[in-house]
Amino acid sequence: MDASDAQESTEEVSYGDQPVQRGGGGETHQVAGDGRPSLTTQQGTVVADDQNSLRIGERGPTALEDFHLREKIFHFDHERIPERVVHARGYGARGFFENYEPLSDLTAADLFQRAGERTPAFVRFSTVAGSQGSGDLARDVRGFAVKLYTKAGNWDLIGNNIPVFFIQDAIKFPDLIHAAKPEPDRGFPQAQTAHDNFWDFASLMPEATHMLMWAMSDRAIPRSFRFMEGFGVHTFRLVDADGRSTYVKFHWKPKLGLQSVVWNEALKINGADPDFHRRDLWDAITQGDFPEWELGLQLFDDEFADAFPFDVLDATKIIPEEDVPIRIVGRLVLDEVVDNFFAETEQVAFCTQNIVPGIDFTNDPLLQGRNFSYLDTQIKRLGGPNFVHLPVNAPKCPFAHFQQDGHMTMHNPTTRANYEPNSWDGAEGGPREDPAHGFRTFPSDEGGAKRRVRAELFADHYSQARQFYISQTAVEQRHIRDAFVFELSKCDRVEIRARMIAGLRNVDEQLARGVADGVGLQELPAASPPAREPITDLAASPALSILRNGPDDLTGRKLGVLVSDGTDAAILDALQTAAEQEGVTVELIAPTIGGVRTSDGSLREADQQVDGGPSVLYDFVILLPSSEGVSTLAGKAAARDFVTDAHAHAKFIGYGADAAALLQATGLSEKIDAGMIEIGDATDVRSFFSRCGELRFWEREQSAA
Ligand code: HDE
Repeated sequence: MDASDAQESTEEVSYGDQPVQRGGGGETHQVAGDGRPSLTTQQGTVVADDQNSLRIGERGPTALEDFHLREKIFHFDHERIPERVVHARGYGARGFFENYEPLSDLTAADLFQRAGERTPAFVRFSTVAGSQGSGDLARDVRGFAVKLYTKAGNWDLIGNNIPVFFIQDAIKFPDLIHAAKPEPDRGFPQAQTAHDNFWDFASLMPEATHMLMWAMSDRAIPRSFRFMEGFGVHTFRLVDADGRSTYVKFHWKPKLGLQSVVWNEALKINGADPDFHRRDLWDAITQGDFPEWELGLQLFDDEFADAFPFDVLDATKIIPEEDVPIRIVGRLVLDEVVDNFFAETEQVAFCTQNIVPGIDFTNDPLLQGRNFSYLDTQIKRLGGPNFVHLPVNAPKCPFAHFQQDGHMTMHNPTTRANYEPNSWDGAEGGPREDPAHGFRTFPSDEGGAKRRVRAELFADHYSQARQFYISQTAVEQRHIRDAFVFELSKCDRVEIRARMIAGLRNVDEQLARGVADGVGLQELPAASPPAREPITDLAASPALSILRNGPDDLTGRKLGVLVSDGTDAAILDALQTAAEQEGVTVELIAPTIGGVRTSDGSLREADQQVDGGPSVLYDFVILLPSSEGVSTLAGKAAARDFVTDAHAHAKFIGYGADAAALLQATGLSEKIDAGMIEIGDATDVRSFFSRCGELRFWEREQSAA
């Protein structure tokens, strides 16, 4: 047989707008040419046929000799790496940190020395408990990990969107995560703490109480990454050029203000768009609305730490902003999406141990444990010690060392010497230590007996949990209660529910009673004995409330408009113009994705077909069907849910004159309230937007409660 026999005959056909070659067995071939490069193997050998494996006879066995088939399948078989043991689901983006003013009085860290200087950054947001494919709207802590490629080395500030943590000592981390993850015998539930094992553990660990208050608050269901804060959690040190140390807590403040969704909405978003948060980040960056946070520092000294009623090394405690104000020192802007998700977001390896001269650790026992864990886990996850050679992990400043070899090494020492001290001259000798510029650990005085102990003040488990609770608005307090009720109602064992409520009695009696009523507990259990008497007169801290720290305007929010053929074109145009002025994105939801013909005869493309565009995806909605289109919509369950959900989630709802049948079909025509605004002309459009400034019409939720 000669080579030409092996080449199957093909014919040229068109599939829609795509001309293709069709092979003898009907298979589709697209061939190189017209600016399309030739497909090759990994070795660079050009591939003639990527549709058929090499076989003996038309219906015969496949030849082992087919190196292209084997290479392709071998590589595919190895595409996955172990997902992160926690924070598996995440989304990353590139950007920069811009320093506002020199901070040399505080720190020698190079990135803080010059006003206006930009340091490249990579940020990965994540949930903690769920696996890589879990939904974005899990009730969970969000990771907020920042890698700063400074001129003096990489600094990783790996924080969360909640400023405290569940546990005080790293030795409990495996237990915490085992308890939160799917139960080991049955392998569920996925991405939720609403199950016996979690609450069994949590109710036996009173140190978790403060964090549980945050986790049951709407902080754990952010509207998007763009609308949440970030916290370094631990107390760190800043160290200046003279070796003076200042304690610091790091804060990221979102430019767009704080915003969360409500729980019933979160449950539905997970079904409608499990990628809600990553899509939001992608859309914002690709549309040029670059998300931004300001970096804030809480700075204090030993004198403050000694007088503070809690231990500053205890990661279950905050320092209220009202006690130590936040000094804003720069901004973080995310302005580039990744080129490839795996290469960057999946392979990025954050390590708490990555610090630079001018920054140092404290003895927070959680931080000390993390400093071991992150490096260790990256070696497992990325398959060897050379993960720093991956572009996303490599420093962008010069580096030189004698570490060499190992799996997948990309660069080895090129000098004659790969050890030191050595006597090779000049460049042959390689790098040497640099006492003038090198990292020096802050020489804190350490001493004491070597024991397994915890410091005395760590025993205060309830004071700040209470402070958090009393700092919330009534709406937020209700959401916290409802979240405890939801979660504990998923626990089968009554004694676990009761044990948790016994702990909550040390936080707030009314909260404990509300949760007990919510889970139908007949008798309120006795309060569990606190390890240390709680301080009950801490002042409320308004900074802890989401609703008190909402946005100044509507920038970055999303409006969904339900339309049909015949929708009033003038109102729609007025809406689009006003939305643009407000920085609000508008999406049209229509009976078909092809769009609608509005009253002026023009075709407006839809962004969502009504079944795939529920109102949970939007911050506010407007019902703008025409008189002829409204009955079709009213007959569709998805359109009715669009309206009832928006109403139930306390959203502002605008409605046109012809929406009456839809309101009637959903039983809402009798329940028009101040959060429902009739839109008849451009003036109404403006008053709709000014009403939306509050983001939700909470009175509606209040009256339904
Ligand atoms: Fe983590 N954590 N953690 N953690 N953590 C990881 O490292 C760990 C803790 C945080 O987007 C792991 O690369 C221990 C606090 C974020 O890639 C692992 C303890 C805070 C991310 C690990 C903690 C965090 C991680 C898993 C208790 C907030 C995602 C994969 C001492 C300040 C980073 C990985 C990313 C990831 C260990 C507690 C934040 C196993 C032992 C407190 C944002 O190393």
